[in-house]
Amino acid sequence: MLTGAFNLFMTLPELTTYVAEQFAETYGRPPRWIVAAPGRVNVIGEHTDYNDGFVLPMAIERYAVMAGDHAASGKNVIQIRDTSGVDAALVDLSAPIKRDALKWSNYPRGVIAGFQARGIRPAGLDVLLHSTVPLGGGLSSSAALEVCMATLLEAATGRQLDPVQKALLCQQAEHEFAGVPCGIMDQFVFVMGRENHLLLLDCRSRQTDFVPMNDPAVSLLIINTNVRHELGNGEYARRRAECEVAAKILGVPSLRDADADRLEGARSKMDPVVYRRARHVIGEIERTLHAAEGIRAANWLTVGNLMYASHGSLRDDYEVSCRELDAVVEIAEAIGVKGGVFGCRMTGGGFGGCTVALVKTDAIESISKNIAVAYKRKTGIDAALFASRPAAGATVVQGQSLIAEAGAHTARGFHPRMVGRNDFTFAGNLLQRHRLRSIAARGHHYPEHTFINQIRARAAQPCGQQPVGRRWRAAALHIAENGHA
Ligand code: GAF
Repeated sequence: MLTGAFNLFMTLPELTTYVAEQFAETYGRPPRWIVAAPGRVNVIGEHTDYNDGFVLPMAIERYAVMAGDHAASGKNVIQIRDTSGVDAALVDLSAPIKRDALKWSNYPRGVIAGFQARGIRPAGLDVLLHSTVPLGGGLSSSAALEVCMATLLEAATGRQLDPVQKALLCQQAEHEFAGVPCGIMDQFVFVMGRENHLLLLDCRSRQTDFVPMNDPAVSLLIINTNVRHELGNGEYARRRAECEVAAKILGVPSLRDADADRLEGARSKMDPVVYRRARHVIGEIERTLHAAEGIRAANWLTVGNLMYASHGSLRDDYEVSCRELDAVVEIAEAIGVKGGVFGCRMTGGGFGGCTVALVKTDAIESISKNIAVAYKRKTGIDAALFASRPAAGATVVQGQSLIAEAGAHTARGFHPRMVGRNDFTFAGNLLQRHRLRSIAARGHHYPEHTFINQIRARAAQPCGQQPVGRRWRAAALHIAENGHA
């Protein structure tokens, strides 16, 4: 069994294989669907989403993965087991879904309730969850879980939600079932994230703008302080309420509509804490727009300085940092541009969790080593560091309907929905089936006809003229003949 550090660095196809195997070990049959939702890191634009401002996050190559099948018991219950061995969540679909004492289960519960409220009624499911998004790391493991659940329900019910509605349904789950009045950033980037792009999201109009982030010379390094962050303890809600008070005093619908001059003009009417909260938000919205411009222009020095300014403001005005996050930022600043660090800041809600650093790619190794050593010396804690390229949003990695659809469309050409998920997904699926067969050989049930035979049959059918169709067919034949991608 794969555990620990290696597991955290698995690619999505590797994770898919692993989760499929674990599902088969847990439930005694292969899964019907496998879906994944990434974690996120916010490059800049913190605590601006619930003020109608701008955010600039990206999805990262860490994932919550769910494998599922119809409930073998035939009961109207969704059971969700977790590979880490925490208690299973049992959601009875025949009774109204309520919050539960099992804290983690409230995220999927809220999502299932959201589907039901929209008239989409999933039947019983057996589900296995595995996540490499660090819990309490400020990389939004909770929203990843929500979006993962929603994606599985889409696959299982065959009802695809509109992406904005899907994100809002998941946000509502967080509000009502986890009790955190979060903004829309995390759920939006999980639904809409795009490979090699940051998402510049206008949280008022919900307009999305994708900012390319694909310069191989620079990378984003994520540093987990390993100090657990917790938003459910009231501090997050308090910040949100303070912002609302500030907007009221300023006479604007939200802090998005205020500027620094207006704030200064009203300073005497405000509690100093409320003033500082507003100063952070107003400044951060501006910094976010400048940073997006800086990234488009590959002006890394400017972007780095904006990140440091953001951190200072979150530390002093918004007061959501902590000693350990500050320690990482100070260490990064001391390494400086000469050592390969352009900028660094805390990311996410705060009170622990991760920082994100903009670094020169060729210096990642030395920077990581320096930060880890200095951080341990300063705090006595081991940090966890990893780089990530911007990843795609939530996806159905394996789904019966998708596979059937591909088969049906191979005869006529190629279905556009398969573009981008095709060759590698099929390669990954096939390898996974190989491994499942070896589990089957150890006594578990596995259907007679193998996936190889299915692929071979499909690949033998006439293929369309589109290059992607030809590519898929070539890949499928290669896999069928060689047993690997
Ligand atoms: C958390 C919330 F969920 C987001 O909506 C956002 O407010 C963030 O904190 C702070 O920028 O991740």
